[in-house]
Amino acid sequence: TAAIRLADYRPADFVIDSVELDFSLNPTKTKVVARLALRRNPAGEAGAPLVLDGDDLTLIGVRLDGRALGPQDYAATPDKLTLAAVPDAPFVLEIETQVDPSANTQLSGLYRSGSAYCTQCEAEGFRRITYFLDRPDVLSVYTTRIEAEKSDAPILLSNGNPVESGDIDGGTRHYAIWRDPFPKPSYLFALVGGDLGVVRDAFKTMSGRLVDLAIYVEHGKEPRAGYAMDALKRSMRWDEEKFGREYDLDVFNIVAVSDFNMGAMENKGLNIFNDKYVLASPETATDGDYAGIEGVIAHEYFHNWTGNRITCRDWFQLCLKEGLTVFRDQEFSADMRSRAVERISDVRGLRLAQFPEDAGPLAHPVRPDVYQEINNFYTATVYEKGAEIIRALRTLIGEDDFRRGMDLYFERFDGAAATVEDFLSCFAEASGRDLSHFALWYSQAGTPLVTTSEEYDAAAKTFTLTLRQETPPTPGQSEKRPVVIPIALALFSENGQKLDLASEDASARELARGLIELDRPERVIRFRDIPSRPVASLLRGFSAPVRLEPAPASEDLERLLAHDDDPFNRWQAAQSLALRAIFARVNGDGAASDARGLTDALRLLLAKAEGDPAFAAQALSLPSEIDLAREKGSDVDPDVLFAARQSLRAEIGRALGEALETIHARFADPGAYAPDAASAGRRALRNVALDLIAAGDADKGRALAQAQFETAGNMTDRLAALATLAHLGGAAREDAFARFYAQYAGDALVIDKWFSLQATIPEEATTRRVQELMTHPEFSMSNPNRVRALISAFANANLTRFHALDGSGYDLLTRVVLELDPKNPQLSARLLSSLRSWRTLEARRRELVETRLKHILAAENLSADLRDIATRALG
Ligand code: DPP
Ligand code: ZN
Repeated sequence: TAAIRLADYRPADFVIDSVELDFSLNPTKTKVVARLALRRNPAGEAGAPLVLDGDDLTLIGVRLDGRALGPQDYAATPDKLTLAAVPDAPFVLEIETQVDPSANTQLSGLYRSGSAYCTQCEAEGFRRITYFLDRPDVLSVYTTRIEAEKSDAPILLSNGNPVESGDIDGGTRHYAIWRDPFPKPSYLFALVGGDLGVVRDAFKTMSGRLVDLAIYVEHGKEPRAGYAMDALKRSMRWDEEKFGREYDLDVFNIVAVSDFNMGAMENKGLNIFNDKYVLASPETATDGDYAGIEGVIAHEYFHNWTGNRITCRDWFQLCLKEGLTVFRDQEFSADMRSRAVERISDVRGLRLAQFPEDAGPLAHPVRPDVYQEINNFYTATVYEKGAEIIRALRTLIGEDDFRRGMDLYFERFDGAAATVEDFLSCFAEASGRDLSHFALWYSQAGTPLVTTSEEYDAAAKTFTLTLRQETPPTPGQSEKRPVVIPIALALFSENGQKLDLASEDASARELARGLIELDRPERVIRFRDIPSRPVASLLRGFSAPVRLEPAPASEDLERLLAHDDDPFNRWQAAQSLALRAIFARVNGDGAASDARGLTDALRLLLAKAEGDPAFAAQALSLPSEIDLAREKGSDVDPDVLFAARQSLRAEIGRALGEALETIHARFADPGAYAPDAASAGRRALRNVALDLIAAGDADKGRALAQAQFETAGNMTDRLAALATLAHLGGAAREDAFARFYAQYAGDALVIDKWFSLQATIPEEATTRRVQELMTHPEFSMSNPNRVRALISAFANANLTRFHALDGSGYDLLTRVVLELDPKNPQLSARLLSSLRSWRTLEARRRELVETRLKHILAAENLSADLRDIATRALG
């Protein structure tokens, strides 16, 4: 297939003002009639033929202005409908197609999840329903009529507001008509039919309009939708208060389905969700699940303005809606929970997924300029780095100008399909700043490396800070330019006092805001009137998505951990100390591997943990194996990193044993479970303590974990206990897994956790265990959540087994990917992306991976999705 390039963008040759869709739902033969009001686009090519996109379609018939067309009038293939000659005056084209939802295993277009009918049209699924100009810059008003057997689908939903419904055929069949008055691109179309339970509520908007809210779930699961409903109402209020955005339809519907490729989808007025991000109860969902639901409900709701009212001109602009909407949902979660802890976990996520992507063969700019398969660009770079760029922009121009820029964006581009340039122009205007250099963040891939050096002159009382930046080459971009990096900083005296910033080398604006704008290869800033050697706190709040080196000296890190008033950098100090201790072990550096400084600092933190348990839990969580691999950067041997990390865990567990046991006992849940952030923080701290106790003393850990497993009143504590038992091994583990299964069999979202935990046991026998679990009656290649629970967990969260030197982990992934590909290419391609960092491995493993990638590429009938990932991974 040919590459699609941003540089080739041109407007569509036709406009589709309105779309009338008529669906007759049937499990295998759904009839779709589409009536399109078309006219030539003045911005398009005069006299151009009409070429509509399709994918796997069966055409039944075509009519133009009411006249049936014959095969001489058009050319139809499963993926294209071409009319060489169409009128210059506006005309109506009626297209009838037939689709088979039951055979649709790709979960794109119209498909079945359980007994329900549902759709997923982003990015290019609408063309699997009918022939269309399936591109985001073609905006139309949709009216949708759905009819079905009442017994098959008593609930019939589509976008917009309900207009009419009624019985037909004496009441065995029925229909519903929905109309969405807001012009939208086809990727936001949605339809649901099925027999579903519902939870209802209402929301009064800021202007006093009443909106009916409904969440549709599998019958019997209604009580588990309460938290999602609560999160929805809070999201609606927050967007009014923080961004002045009011909801615009009479109804807002959410449907939860169990077979879904993504997390959820923001279809106008009818969000369709992976049920993982809707359903929760204390007995079945962890605190992490609750936080995920809150974040994703908010994310999809916020898309109503950033994505739907203002959409993307083309798929290269995907970050325009995704980066911005992630930024908005992160801000929402920060307001609902602890801002500091939200920031820490967002940066953890960025470093876990986006930094490795940006450093490997799949690296691409936040706004790519070429793609083979757009489905492969729903990436951590587009989403998470896209959000970081917006945060950095806000840091640079300040909150007030940022808000004014957002207002301008909503005002100016409402109803339009916009570009990144359109977006930035609003902030340039609001702030009076030239943002053309800042825009480089969107087109240049790779994580900038900022290196610092410091010099204190006691006689002159000056402190000189040198900041340099460099971005490593990425595929297709060997030359890099300096970007605009806002570096938030503070200087502390040795006793922890914050010092005033005075310098002739920084602007007044920079000094007032505690922000150095590193917009060139190097800046040297000499601060004056510094009475003694200071401790610098740099990149506070993680003010830009960069790597910062070197970490401060250990004594300085200990001071920052104790005194910094930026909680992010206090957490960062603990991480840096832990990294230093782990790599000292990796390098066999005896003296430096003494972790007493770290354990002393953590002991102090534990003593004060009552004040902010969630923060303490984050500070006690060691860098993950992926963090270590990324820091190592090349010649990675996962076994060595794992051993060094285990050794530090054990040392911390032994050194802090008593303090940890006290914490574990003191923070036990007092009574009824509440999902709020404060309660979740207490559980998080308690469970990190359990993990470290077990690392230091297996017997003690096992006893505590068994007791916790027995008595836990909620899934968070039960699963944490099970995880500890899983890593300790032995009969206690197998017994706990068996009982967990017996208790939750049939509860898919809980059984996913059971699969995942087993896949992440860091023992040699795990690979075989995963293979056996693939033959378990509850395993299915057709359910993406289940595949991710077992296979993605193995490939992404069990590095020693996945990267086993006998190649067994890679073989397992290869087999699954090839088996899955004909069924669900989006999922197979996503799974293969687990190899995004393979070039940083040591030579033997690199060779093993390369062989497997070549083997995959040599297979016949690979999907475009999988071929794209395999090709780029090898490239
Ligand atoms: N459903 C995906 C999201 O909300 C794609 N739009 O990010
Ligand atoms: Zn999104």
